[in-house]
Amino acid sequence: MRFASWKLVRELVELSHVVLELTDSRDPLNTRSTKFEKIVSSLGKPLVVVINKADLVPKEVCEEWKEYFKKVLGYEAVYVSARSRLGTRILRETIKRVAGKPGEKRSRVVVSVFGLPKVGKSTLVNVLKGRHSTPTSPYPGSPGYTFRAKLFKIGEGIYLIDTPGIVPPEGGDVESVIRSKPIDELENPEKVAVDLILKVLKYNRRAFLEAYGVESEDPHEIIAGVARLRGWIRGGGLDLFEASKKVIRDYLDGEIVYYYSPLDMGLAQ
Ligand SMILES: Nc1nc2c(ncn2[C@@H]2O[C@H](COP(=O)(O)OP(=O)(O)OP(=O)(O)O)[C@@H](O)[C@H]2O)c(=O)[nH]1
Ligand SMILES: [Mg+2]
Repeated sequence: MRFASWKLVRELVELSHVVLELTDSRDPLNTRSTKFEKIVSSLGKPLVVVINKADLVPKEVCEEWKEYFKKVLGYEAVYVSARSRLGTRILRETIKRVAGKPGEKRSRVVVSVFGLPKVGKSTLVNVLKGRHSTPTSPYPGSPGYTFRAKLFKIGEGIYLIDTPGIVPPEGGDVESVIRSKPIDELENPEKVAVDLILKVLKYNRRAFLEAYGVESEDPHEIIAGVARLRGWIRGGGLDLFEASKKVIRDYLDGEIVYYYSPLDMGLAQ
């Protein structure tokens, strides 16, 4: 699996007129990259934070995140659901607005789309382009993931660049871990699944009841419940290894739902 190297990131940001950073609305804080944002700012390019997968989170919470990114961090921000094609009109208008003042003659506008792996960059590129032009994929490194930058014309003089995922922040949240390599290559999927479950439970105690019908708030019991549900047995016991990988896959698929608000975190005014 290949990420966008920081050298490539710099080169692409440099030739862009507008830079989009996609985040996952379930956890915008841990699916953004401050390292990336610093690069964009050091190159003096306008950044639009795009809070994607808004279909998974209540609208008011998306609004609160938008306000947080705008008022507290000073970025342009919009929320969209690339999968459900919601919010894309506002995104187009925002891109046009930040690309340059009317009257400022420019023969072309280049918009680049960045973000951690699996935040929905290629899905958004397809929506903005109006037809399925670039493959998407559900899990890190699964067939269809983006491994090189690609340029698309989306309108008269408007170009979009789809990019490979940027390197997730180090020592970060479990979010970085699950986006850092293919699920089959994780050293200890059980530990990763436990960390992920604990994080989700912190915000939605019913998440796994809703996703699997498993009535427990103990991560080990939840993983065992998933194995039991599927009838996954290994070595005379439940196959916790496969069940753990399923939890991670389902999370990336948007099957496990939770959210938190910047207001609850004391992050917004
Ligand atoms: N629920 C939901 N899922 C989405 C949305 N946008 C994308 N996805 C899903 O997220 C997964 C990843 O989508 P991609 O567009 O391949 O993500 P990417 O950022 O291009 O991934 P890489 O190229 O690997 O970095 C796919 O399963 C998409 O269907 C959305 O708005 N809502
Ligand atoms: Mg992609």
